[in-house]
Amino acid sequence: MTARIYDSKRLSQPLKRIGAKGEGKFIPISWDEAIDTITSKWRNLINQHGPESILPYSFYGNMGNLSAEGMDRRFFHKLGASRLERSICNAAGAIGYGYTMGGSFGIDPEETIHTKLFILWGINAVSTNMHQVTIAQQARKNGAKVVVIDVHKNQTGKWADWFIPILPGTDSALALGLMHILYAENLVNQPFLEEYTVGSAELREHVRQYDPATVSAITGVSIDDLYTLARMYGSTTPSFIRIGNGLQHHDNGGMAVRTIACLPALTGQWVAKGGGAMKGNSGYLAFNTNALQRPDLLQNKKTRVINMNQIGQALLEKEKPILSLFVYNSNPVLVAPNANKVQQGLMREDLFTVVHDLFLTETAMYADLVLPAASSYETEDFYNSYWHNYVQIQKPVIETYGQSKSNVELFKLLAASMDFKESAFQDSEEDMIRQALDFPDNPYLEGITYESLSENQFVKAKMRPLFPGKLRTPSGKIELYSEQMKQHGYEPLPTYTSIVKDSDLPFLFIPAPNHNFLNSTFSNNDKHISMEKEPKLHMNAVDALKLGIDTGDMVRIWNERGECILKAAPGDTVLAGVLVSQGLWQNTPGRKQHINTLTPDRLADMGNGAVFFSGRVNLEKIL
Ligand SMILES: Nc1nc2c(c(=O)[nH]1)N[C@H]1C(S)=C(S)[C@@H](COP(=O)(O)OP(=O)(O)OC[C@H]3O[C@@H](n4cnc5c(=O)[nH]c(N)nc54)[C@H](O)[C@@H]3O)O[C@H]1N2
Ligand SMILES: Nc1nc2c(c(=O)[nH]1)N[C@H]1C(S)=C(S)[C@@H](COP(=O)(O)OP(=O)(O)OC[C@H]3O[C@@H](n4cnc5c(=O)[nH]c(N)nc54)[C@H](O)[C@@H]3O)O[C@H]1N2
Ligand SMILES: [Mo]
Repeated sequence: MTARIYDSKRLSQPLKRIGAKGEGKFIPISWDEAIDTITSKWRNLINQHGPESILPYSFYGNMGNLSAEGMDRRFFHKLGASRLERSICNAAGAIGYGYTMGGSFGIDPEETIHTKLFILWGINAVSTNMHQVTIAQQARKNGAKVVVIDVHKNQTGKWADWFIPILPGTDSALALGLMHILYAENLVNQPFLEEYTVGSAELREHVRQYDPATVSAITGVSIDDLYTLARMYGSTTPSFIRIGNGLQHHDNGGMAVRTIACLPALTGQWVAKGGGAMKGNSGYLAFNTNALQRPDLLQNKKTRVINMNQIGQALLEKEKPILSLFVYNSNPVLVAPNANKVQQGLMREDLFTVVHDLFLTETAMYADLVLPAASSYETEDFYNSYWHNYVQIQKPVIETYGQSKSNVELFKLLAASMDFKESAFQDSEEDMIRQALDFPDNPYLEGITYESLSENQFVKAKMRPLFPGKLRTPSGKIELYSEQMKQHGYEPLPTYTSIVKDSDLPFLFIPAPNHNFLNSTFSNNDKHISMEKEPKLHMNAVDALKLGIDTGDMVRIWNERGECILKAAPGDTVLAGVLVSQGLWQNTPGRKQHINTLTPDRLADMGNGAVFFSGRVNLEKIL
């Protein structure tokens, strides 16, 4: 961690651009000048074009709740800026899971110590969820088996007892095929289905069409493997499905997660300790977002909303143009899809861009002003997780680096400079944490207070089993058939639809995260770069042979959006027709390796989520 926090590249003072956008020439200025420049510019923009000409762009930065959705949200609500739909990460899957289960409520992952069968589905847990892997390792000592279903035999697939390769975007077909066999072979738990689910009879009829031959042709999973997996799943208790983020970064990602989430109900796994599923557990730790974010400060309830996945397009719109972009907690040039459009938008001379970050990121290179951000070790905040059920508090443990300011401090300064008078802009970190935790609507939060956190550093949610109990679905039960989905224009029963074929190019391209970076974080850190070495393109040996490509050859991959040059790694880790690269790398001199130049910016079937993994590309060897 010190390699990052005390990295000599870390920003220590505000900077003002003196060169061309993207060139990286800046001079230091004072905080006073920086804040004055921003608010004077914004006052002018608001007078001439209205506040919607300003857009915040942010995501979760260091994952601190105050830093990601605290004073910043209050500030931009009051300012009346365009709103950002933050759906780059897990939006499609969270909504899909919610249709089946009534919210982000899975099993307590600590109970998976009792699990006998782990199905890690579209998750690279060895890299992205190592705490789950530690528990699974312990369970394995007691005989548990680990099955991994993925498009890439990566670290996690290699660690599994059984790796099942699947064609990208076909997971709902696989889940429906498993249901077909479970019903046909009477491996379902009828009493559980009757007591706790809606629509089992309809589902039984519906999955007749997903016979093993049909499903095998769609998914690339052999008929034998389908039977083996279905029978293993139907006869092992407790079994746990850990649903990852990977399979929902597709056009059909919401439905894929909705469908997989039905499986544990068929076998009644939810009542076994260590049995069930989980996509994300944020429901248990839900806090008072209204008190923290203060949407009531927003005057115009119809303020326009811009989707963060389409930031490139949004910056290029001529109608009601965005004239100022304020980026914090995110690095859109590297992380957002269709990156050439993002860069083109950021090059606009009439766009006033400010970036608040710890580093001069690829996005900051285009900024008019760059502001130094404090790290999580330098600020007070509270944290929760996508996986475990503890709330944690962090108080500053080191001195603030240079002139850095935390997000909370920065937005307080901006609010003061804008003359915002509400007391919400005077709140301290402690005030805000207290407001967020004061949330009787969430009984799981009982006993989690500023005091208990300060005393213990972390406190677990008051967990209780989901069953017997009432879910937050309209029926209170697991919805195998969902009337609500029908009303929202979806198939009410889990269904397979193919991903969009966005061109005739021959390969599906999956640019997934890698082991040593965190999205783009650490991709600028020498230590982490040296651990990863360089980005590689994993491809099937048969495809490589056809194209005359050997290990280590440089290949160009391209589509209508962009191109990259990567080192080929042919082998048996992906199926034919599939290409995988890992990590959000920045370009280096002479090497185009910025993979989001290739990814599509259309939106998923649910939650306006991102579809990073549904794009097509072509490739050729560079001679
Ligand atoms: N080391 C590391 N850890 C991280 C991150 C990181 O960048 N690096 N990022 C963090 C963040 S923000 C998130 S959201 C999580 C994400 O972590 P995960 O939930 O693990 O999601 P991904 O790594 O995006 O993708 C998981 C797997 O999905 C596979 N996949 C892609 N398409 C399909 C498909 O159609 N079907 C199936 N079955 N598999 C498919 C990919 O090959 C990959 O192995 O990790 C967090 N933790
Ligand atoms: N091709 C492809 N693209 C992807 C993904 C993928 O799997 N494949 N994954 C997607 C997913 S799941 C996600 S969540 C997004 C993540 O996208 P981002 O949210 O942009 O994630 P990071 O790259 O980690 O960038 C976070 C930035 O915030 C900065 N930061 C950290 N702490 C603070 C702070 O306290 N204050 C301020 N102001 N800044 C701070 C960091 O230095 C870093 O530059 O990327 C998405 N992009
Ligand atoms: Mo994410």
